[in-house]
Amino acid sequence: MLLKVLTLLLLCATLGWAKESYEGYKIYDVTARNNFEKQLLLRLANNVDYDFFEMPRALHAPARVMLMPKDQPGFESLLQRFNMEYLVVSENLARSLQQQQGERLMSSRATETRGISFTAFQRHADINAYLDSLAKAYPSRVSVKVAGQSYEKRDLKTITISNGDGRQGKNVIFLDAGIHAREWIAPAGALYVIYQLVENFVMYQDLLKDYDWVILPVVNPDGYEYSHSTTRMWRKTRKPVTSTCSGTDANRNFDFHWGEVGASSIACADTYKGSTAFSEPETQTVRDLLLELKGRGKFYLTLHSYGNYLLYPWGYTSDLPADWRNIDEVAKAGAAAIKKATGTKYTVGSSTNVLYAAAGGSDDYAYAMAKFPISITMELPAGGTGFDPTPAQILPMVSETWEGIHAMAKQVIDKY
Ligand code: 0X9
Ligand code: ZN
Repeated sequence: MLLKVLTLLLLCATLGWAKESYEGYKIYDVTARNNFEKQLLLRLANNVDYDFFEMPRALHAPARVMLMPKDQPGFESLLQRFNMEYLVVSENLARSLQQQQGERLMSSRATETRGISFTAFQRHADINAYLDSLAKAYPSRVSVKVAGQSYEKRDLKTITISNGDGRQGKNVIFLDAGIHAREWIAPAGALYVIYQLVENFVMYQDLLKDYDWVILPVVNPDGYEYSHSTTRMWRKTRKPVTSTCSGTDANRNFDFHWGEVGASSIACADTYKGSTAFSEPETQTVRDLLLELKGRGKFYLTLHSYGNYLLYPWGYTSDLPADWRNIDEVAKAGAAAIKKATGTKYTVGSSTNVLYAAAGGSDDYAYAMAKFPISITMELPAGGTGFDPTPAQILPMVSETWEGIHAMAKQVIDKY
């Protein structure tokens, strides 16, 4: 009997059914003070077992990395050997996550509307149910469509929000979130935008007079659910690639300079580019939605976390597109609005120049191939150890984000 139980446990662990506990996992902030140290960190980032939440970028800006217990002694002695500056942000990620779970259970449901609250992260089925409930409650202004399905057959639902005047073919602002599974604050941010535009329609009617909004709040629901049920720090999609590794980085999978830089060919890596461009049903769906909007699509905004960035093309080269100033102006309007509202600072610039080069992103694709003149990736702030804002942080974070999105949308609407 004992043998049977042990075999079952072993099987679960091998097949990845056991929930990842993160017991003993540590999170470090490591700061490069010179180019040698930066190169050393970049070399370490190639190790598939080192999960860099924040990649090494500029000197004096800390990179954040999560390590399992077996890798910690070697890593720490390396840092000490080279006298590198580092800080242990979490001694044990399992404890940090448990603490937040506790807070979540205690948190109030005061901000709840139609079953959705901004004091907890929502599961994918609840997000889709929320969209449906809005379409039912506001049939003249809201419609929901199934734009595609994920690998595990979850519906990828878009919500289209209009002012109900019946005018067809308006310009469009397209917003998505949840390309990366573990960045939970991003779908929450998209939900808050939906909530404001639909439930607070009178206040924001200027944003809907000549524009419709199309929003896909969770691009990668399989990964999102997996990060809830099994592995909190999962980033990729879930389609198996080899017998041991699953998932493609959806933001390396778009067919524009695909795989040229900042994307891995190793199936187990977190930035795996996929077996081909658009190998994933989720990225195919975003592609089709974007191309369908060619001509009407004026503003593509994709929500990620974290790091407080407003990024624009190009992600595949340090060159800038000819009309980068137009995008820069919109992004700066967003950053200024957020600064004014809460004091939070955002860095504005091209992805390659202010973050790192990474080809195959949705932003480059929307701009280059679907001809959205304004295309921006918004990296929301960190919460908790990075990807895990506490329940009390969710509402302040998404409402601050909304201030920025509102200002950027206003700028686009006035100009295009
Ligand atoms: O690396 C990414 O995909 C984004 N950062 S994240 O930490 N959320 O993973 C940045 C993407 C910027 N855009 C392009 N490189 N095209
Ligand atoms: Zn991301």
